[in-house]
Amino acid sequence: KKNAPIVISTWDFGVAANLAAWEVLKNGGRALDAVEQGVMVPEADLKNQTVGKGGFPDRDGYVTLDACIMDEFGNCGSVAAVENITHVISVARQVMEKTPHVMLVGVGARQFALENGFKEENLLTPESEKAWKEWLKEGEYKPIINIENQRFSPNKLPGNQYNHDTIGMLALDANGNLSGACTTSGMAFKMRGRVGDSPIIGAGLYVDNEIGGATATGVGEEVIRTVGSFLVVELMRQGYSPEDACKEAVERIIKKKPEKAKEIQVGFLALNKNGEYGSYALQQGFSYAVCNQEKQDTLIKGKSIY
Ligand code: SD4
Repeated sequence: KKNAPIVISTWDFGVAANLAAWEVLKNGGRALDAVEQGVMVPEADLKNQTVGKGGFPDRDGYVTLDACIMDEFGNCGSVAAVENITHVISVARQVMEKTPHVMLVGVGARQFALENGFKEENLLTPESEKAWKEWLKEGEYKPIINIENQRFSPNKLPGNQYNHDTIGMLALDANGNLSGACTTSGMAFKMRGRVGDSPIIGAGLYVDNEIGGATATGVGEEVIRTVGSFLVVELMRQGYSPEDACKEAVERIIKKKPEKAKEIQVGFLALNKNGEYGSYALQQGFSYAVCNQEKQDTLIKGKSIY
């Protein structure tokens, strides 16, 4: 495989996450281990307020995390609405490996995590609590992801109007196998109990080892509605390049909700079996990180419709 190993991930913080994944890949390690190790970096980063510990809480003040993982055999694991556990990606992996199920949610997912040695932690940092209290003052519940994140995210890129910061990561290892991971604290100040696309297999993430993988970021509702990541992989199966597949998936969102699409952000990122990659987003400001033998810290500005 000339373009393997390679790892790509969403947003500017994908650079640091890729480096951790690269430690696994460069030694001939498995893509599944690489993506888990990779996304654990933003999960543990307290300054990152959209993934893992330090994430923004829901509108009632609870930090709830969503994550999923998928391997080269089509195995997958997922957790949603988990509180007090930092590395939900690892919990998702254990759901995949130790249970006959794909998805565990809420208190049951946390109980499973605790039984498997994960430690309970307070995930709400003073900074995120402060941002939530500021948000509460306005009292108006607007379930539009970009409005909140735009105002509070420290990860804002220059000129980035719409900042959505789920990490989705896709890797192709030296053996030519693909895996993917996706983890998030979800929409900032979301309704209690709200789950987005990120832990939904086929929506926030999909991997088919014959074809490629895809992951999504942005307003999860629109991604779920269009089964976005599965769509991107199926389009690649029909011969679309990763970029063209992502573009078509974004256009599907516009076709379904033309007015809404102008106001929200959704971005897709894809990697195929040959190690070719691409992305497309509704709005400007999407970025993704690429890491391979040649260069480990590439950050690419994503193309967009608007
Ligand atoms: C969600 N797609 O929960 C995720 C959110 C995201 O900033 O990308 N977040 O809908």
